[in-house]
Amino acid sequence: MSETTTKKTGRLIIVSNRLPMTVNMEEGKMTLGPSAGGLVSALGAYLERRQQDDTELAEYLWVGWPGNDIAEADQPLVRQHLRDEPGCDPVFLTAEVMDKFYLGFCNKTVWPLFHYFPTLTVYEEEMWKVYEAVNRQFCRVVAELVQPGDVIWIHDYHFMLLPAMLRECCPDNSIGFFLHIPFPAYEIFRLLPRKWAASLVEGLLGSDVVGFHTVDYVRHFLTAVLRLTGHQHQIGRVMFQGREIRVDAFPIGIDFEKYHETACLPKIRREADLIRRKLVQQKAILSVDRLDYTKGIAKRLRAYELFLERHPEWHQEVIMLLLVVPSRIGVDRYQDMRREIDELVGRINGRFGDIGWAPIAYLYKNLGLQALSSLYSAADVALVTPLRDGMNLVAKEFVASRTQDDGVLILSEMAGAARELPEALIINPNSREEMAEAIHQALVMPPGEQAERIRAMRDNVQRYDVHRWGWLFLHALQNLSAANQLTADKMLNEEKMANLVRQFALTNRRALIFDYDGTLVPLARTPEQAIPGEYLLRLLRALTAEQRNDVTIVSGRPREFLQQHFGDLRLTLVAEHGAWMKRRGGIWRKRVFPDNAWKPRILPLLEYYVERLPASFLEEKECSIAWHYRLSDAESAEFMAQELKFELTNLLLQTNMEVLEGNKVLEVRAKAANKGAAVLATLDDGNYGMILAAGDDWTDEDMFQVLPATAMTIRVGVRPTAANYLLADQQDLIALLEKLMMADLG
Ligand code: GDG
Repeated sequence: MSETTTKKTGRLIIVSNRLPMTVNMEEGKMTLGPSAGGLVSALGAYLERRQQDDTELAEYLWVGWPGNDIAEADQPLVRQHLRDEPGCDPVFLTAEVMDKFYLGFCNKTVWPLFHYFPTLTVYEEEMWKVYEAVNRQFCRVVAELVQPGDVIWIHDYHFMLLPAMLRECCPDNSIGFFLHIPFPAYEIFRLLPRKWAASLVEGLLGSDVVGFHTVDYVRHFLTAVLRLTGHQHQIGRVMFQGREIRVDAFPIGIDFEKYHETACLPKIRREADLIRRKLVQQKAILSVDRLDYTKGIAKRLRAYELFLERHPEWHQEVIMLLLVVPSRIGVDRYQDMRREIDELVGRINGRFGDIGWAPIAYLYKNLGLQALSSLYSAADVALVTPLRDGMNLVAKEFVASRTQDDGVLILSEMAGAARELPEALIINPNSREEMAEAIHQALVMPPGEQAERIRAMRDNVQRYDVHRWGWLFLHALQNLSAANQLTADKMLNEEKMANLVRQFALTNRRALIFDYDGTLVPLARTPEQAIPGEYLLRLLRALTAEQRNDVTIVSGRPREFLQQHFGDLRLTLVAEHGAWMKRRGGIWRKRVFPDNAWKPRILPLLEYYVERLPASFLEEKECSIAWHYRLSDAESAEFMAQELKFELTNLLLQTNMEVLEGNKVLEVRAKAANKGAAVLATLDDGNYGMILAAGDDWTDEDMFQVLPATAMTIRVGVRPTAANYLLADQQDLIALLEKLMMADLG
């Protein structure tokens, strides 16, 4: 899809905890200041440029908290002001709510846990309830604003329940979610009470696209989906509640041009020179972070201390410019950390410094972009060593600001950015030794090597900038919404069903073809448990009693099973995916004659997997063997199924057998045993005015594909399919059969 040819169809509604500006009210006077942090700086940059673009979403609206507890009396004024100019819609939250929501569940539960600090994680039901309530409040605000065609893009860990809530209120709008922090490995995520963990995962699955910074986070999330909902994914696509959801990595970038161009400004060059001159002959190591324990500031300082201890030759010749930006004031942990940093700086300066030289210059404040840019330009080395970081934009900003092809980046392997910047000196932030050594290596790195590394990194940061990130995410969202729309169009809704029934009533000869498991009966834990109930048998009897109907059951089940349950009905039966067939009133005939020499070769391998995977079992049929793993631990089963499939595929090369993957089952069967061919065989003696075929599984796709285009093919369970209609679940098919029966009864 090209950006310039698409029509403007709706608005982009951004939802994040903070609005890009913070509102202050003092004595009835309102002032606006910028909000700090990675999310706001990245998104703000993206939106700034987007406004000038001719993209398909005409305008944007930003919904979020205005940064302070605004008195009720002032709220109308603030709302009006923010709506008019910057296109923002404030959600007012009291200090008390923010305490439990933002400072509480967000920053005492999710933030520490997702950054692998389980010992700092607080689990409090009250905070969870407020988290739910605030998500609900945002849902109400967005639902009131949203119009058809609007695209909703939700940001970050504050709103993981919101996508599912919004899906209910505005099912037809595209909803995207992007997580700016890591999604942890399941062993960490499962520390959350199961109810919370499942709600968060299901909340996120309300989106059309769920985006993360790296493929590791994607993998972790997909594991959580599997473990908590039982849903597998197909190359990052999850089918959930009748919708396809794309889960993918969209590494966030920076506004490269802004940082690069700012660094090129004569004013910034002069300022950078001034800083360098002040540092007389000293090399500068830059450290910039929000005050946060995830950023590893204290460990970084200790590593610097070790470096000074081990390399006295650098005394007087190196300085660390330590910029710490105030953040989350009000959370105790952050105050403690500030104290710890103050003490460490004091200790290191006291231990190594003298009258003319302090090894650390420490600033605890927020700087403007230009001042920050001068620091990026003036520094020789950037020391970015978070203990865990979703991405880390500071690393990318430093790279973009290096206009002279020099400078060295030391980067923690725990930052998402490390995946994209392998030319940095990559360190483990838990190792003082590695960090101290890297500092030395950076300070002595020859200019040629510096240039080579920085150029490679800069190319990357330039190419995958924040605009590309936003564009890729929104295009993924729009493409997926289009795919989900196609699926929605196939749903056999009441109107379409009424048409179908009307047409059925008017038709003289009808072929009705049904798969068995998952179609006529619900899927059960074991095949033995899925037997037809009295009601289904009555329905089938009624349908078969009507002379105009030829009813066929096409199943993967062995013929003995079908014979036992349906042998006395006026039905055509197809067993083992077409290996056997019994025409109405006829006898069982074999259609496929597989070479059963394969069985002894395959059986030991399958039995070995039964041994390895608890609760898995074999179902042996005449022309096939199925390995079922529905009852087993989902994740181990998934892994072993792939392994077994690989082994079987190799073993069966150049035989007339094949291995097929079904719903929690792998089946080895004769290639010729195919429901498509069998179904055509059942039709060959009839001239039908209507063919209706329903199935729920991939094996049924074979019949959907071979039936004439005029056939009413129905897939039970919403999936991408060759069928022309979809039904949400098996009960809906029974309802359809009832309607067909009633149509004949008049
Ligand atoms: C979260 C994730 C992810 C810092 N000091 C000043 C200042 N900053 C700006 C930097 C940078 C941003 O703040 C910090 O971004 P980070 O990415 O480093 O970290 P978080 O705030 O924790 O961001 C993070 C990010 O979201 C985006 O998805 O990368 O992993 O934790 O842009 O420049 N800006 C100004 N003055 C300062 O003093 N103007």
